[in-house]
Amino acid sequence: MENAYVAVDIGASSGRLMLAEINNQQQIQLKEMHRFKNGFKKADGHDRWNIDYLIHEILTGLEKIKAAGYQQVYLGIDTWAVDYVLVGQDGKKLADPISYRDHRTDHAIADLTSDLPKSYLYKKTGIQFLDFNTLYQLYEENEALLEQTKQIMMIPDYIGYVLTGKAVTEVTNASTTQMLNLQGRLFDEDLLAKVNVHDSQFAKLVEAGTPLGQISANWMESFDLPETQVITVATHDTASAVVGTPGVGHDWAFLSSGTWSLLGTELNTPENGQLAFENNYTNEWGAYGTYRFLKNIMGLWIAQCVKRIYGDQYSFSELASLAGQEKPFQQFIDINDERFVNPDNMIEEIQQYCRETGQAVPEMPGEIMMAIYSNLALFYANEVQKLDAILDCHLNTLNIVGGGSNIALLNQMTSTLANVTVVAGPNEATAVGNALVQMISTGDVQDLKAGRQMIANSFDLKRFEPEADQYAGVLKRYQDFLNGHSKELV
Ligand code: ADP
Ligand code: LRH
Repeated sequence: MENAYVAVDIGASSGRLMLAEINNQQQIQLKEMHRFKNGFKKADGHDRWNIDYLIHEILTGLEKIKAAGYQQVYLGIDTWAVDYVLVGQDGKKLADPISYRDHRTDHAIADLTSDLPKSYLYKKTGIQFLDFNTLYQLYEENEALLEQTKQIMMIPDYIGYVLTGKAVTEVTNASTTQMLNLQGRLFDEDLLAKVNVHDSQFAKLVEAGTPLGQISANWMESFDLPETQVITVATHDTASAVVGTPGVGHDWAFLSSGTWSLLGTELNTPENGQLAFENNYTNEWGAYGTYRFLKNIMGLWIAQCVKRIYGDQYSFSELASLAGQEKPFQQFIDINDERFVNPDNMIEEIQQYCRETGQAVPEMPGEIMMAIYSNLALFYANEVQKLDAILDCHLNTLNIVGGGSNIALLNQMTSTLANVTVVAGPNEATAVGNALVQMISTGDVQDLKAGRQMIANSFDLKRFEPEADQYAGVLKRYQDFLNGHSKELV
C-alpha cells in the first residue's frame, strides 16, 4: 500500500488538511480534505489566536480522512512564524498565544536596541528587524506569566506537543525568533538573557524531517482517527512554501504570496553583510541546511482587510476582476508602511495615505484593489532589483506560489515591471513542501532536488513573460517616490 501524507498548513487567514500521495507516474497528488478559518480576536486586552480551536479542527480533519478510508497516515504541521505558547509546570498552556499583530511590540525594537546596536544583533542572527519577532514579543511579555513558564513553544511545535506529548523546537521556525546564533546554530545566550528566558525553557532543536511520534492514545479514544505518525516538517509555513517551490537552476527567486508576501532566494550560506543589513533582508533557516534570504512584504493581508470591509459582497476573484477593469499605477503607496500592519479600517487607511501624499484617492472596489495590486507589483519589482544588487547576481525567474499565484493580473504586472519570467504555482506550495519533507523522511522521495522536479511534473504551472514597452518609467518614478516617503516596517 502507498503511503498517505497529511499536510496540516495553517496560515493567518485559513488552515487546511491536504492529503498528498505519489501516483504511478511519480506525481504528487494533492487533495483538500478539510479547510477552516483562522484569525485573531481580542481577549484579555490582546489580539489572540484560539489555539484549542485550531487543534480541534485538525482532529476533525483527521476524522474526515479516516472516513474517506485511510487507516494509517503520516502527518506534518506548519503554521505562521514568530508566535509562541507559554507552557506552565503542569504541561498546560498558561494563556492563549498573542498574535504578532498585537500592538504590544509597537516600540519594542527601539527599546531593546537602545543599548544593543542593531548591527551587532544582525551580525549574530542575520534576521531582519520586524517588531513582532519573538525576541521583542518576549521582551514585552507579562513578567508574572514568564515566571511561571516551564517551556516556550512555537505554535506548530506546541500543536505537535499537544497531539503527541513530545516537545521539540524545529529550526526553520525557531530562526524567526531572532534568537538563534548563525555561527553556533544554537540559541544565543546573550539574547535570551536580554529577555529573561533560558535555553532550558526551549525543547531540543531539531531539523526539519525528524520523526516526532504517534498521536496520543487519549486523542485516539475520543476521536475516530487513523493511526497517525507525526513528522516534524519545516514547521514555518514559509520554509515549507520554499521547499514546495519548483525552482530550476540557480537564477530563480521565490515569492510566497499569501497573507504575507515573502520575496527572496534560497542560499546555502547566509548573507549578513552591510548591504543585507541596510536593506533589512533576513536569513531564516530552511530545510536541509538552506537559508531563506528574503524580505517580508505586507502582501495580500491588505486585500483580506479590504474584502472583510465589503462583507460577503465579493469573492477574492471577483475583486481581482474588478481591479482588472481599472488603470494601474494611479497612485504610489509604500505598502510596507507600518500604518498598514493592523489599522482599524484598511480602506480608509489607504485613502488617507493618498490624501496625505497628494495623490488620486481610490474610491470604488476595483480602484482600491488595483491600487493594492499595482503597489504590490512595484514593491516586488523593486526588491528583485535589490536582490540582484545585494547578491551580485541576476535573477531571471520569479516563482510565485501560494494563494496569490492565482492572480493572473498581478503575476503579469510583476513579470513586466521586474523584467523576469514569472512561473506561477502551485497555489498550495506550502502543503506540498510540508508533504515533501515527510516523503523525504520516509524515503519515498530521494531528496529536495528530486522532490522539486516531481512538483514541476505534478502541477499546472503558468508562465508569464514581460510585455515589451508596457509601463516604461513607472518603476523609476515609484523608486523616487519611495525615497521621499518610505517608512519601513522597522
Ligand atoms: P495564507 O497566508 O493565509 O495561507 P494563502 O496562501 O491561502 O494565505 O492565500 C490566500 C490569499 O490569496 C487570499 O487572501 C487572497 O487574497 C488570495 N487569492 C487566492 N485565490 C485568489 C483568486 N482566485 N483571486 C484573487 N485572490 C486570490
Ligand atoms: C507567513 C509568515 C511569515 C512571517 C509571518 C509572521 O505566514 O509565517 O513568514 O514573517 O507569517
